[in-house]
Amino acid sequence: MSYDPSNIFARILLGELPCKKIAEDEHTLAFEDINPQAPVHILVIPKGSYVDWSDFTRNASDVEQSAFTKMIGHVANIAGITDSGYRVISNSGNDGHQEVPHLHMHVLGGAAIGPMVSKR
Ligand code: DGP
Repeated sequence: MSYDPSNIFARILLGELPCKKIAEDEHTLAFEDINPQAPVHILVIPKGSYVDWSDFTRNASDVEQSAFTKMIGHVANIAGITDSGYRVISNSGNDGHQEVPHLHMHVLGGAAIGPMVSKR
C-alpha cells in the first residue's frame, strides 16, 4: 500500500485537523483517540509518512524507531497506567483491520482490557 498524504493523521500532523495532544517530540506525536475503547486510549504516530508497521520497520531510521518506542512508554507514564497495566496494539493492513493508513499504536488502559482478541 502506498502512503496517502490526505489521510486523517497526516492532516492532524499538518495542523489541518485538531487533536487532544498528550505528548510530542521531533519524530513522534501522541494524542487521544476520538472514539476511545477504554478509559485511556492514546494513539502514538510517527511524524514521518509510514503506512504501517512493516513500512516503518523497513524504512524509518533507527532514531525514528527509537523515539516511537520510547513515546509509547512515556505516554503510559503520563496517563498513570504504568503500574496498573495496559495494552499496545497496531492494526496493520486488511486482516489487521487498519482503518487509518498512517502507522499508529493504540495504548489502551485505565481498566481491565479483556481478552486479546475475540475467538472466532
Ligand atoms: P485503526 O482501526 O487501527 O486504523 O484505528 C484508527 C483509530 O483512529 C480509531 O480508533 C479511531 C481513530 N480516529 C479516527 N479518526 C480520528 C480523528 O480524526 N482524530 C482522532 N483523535 N482519532 C481518530
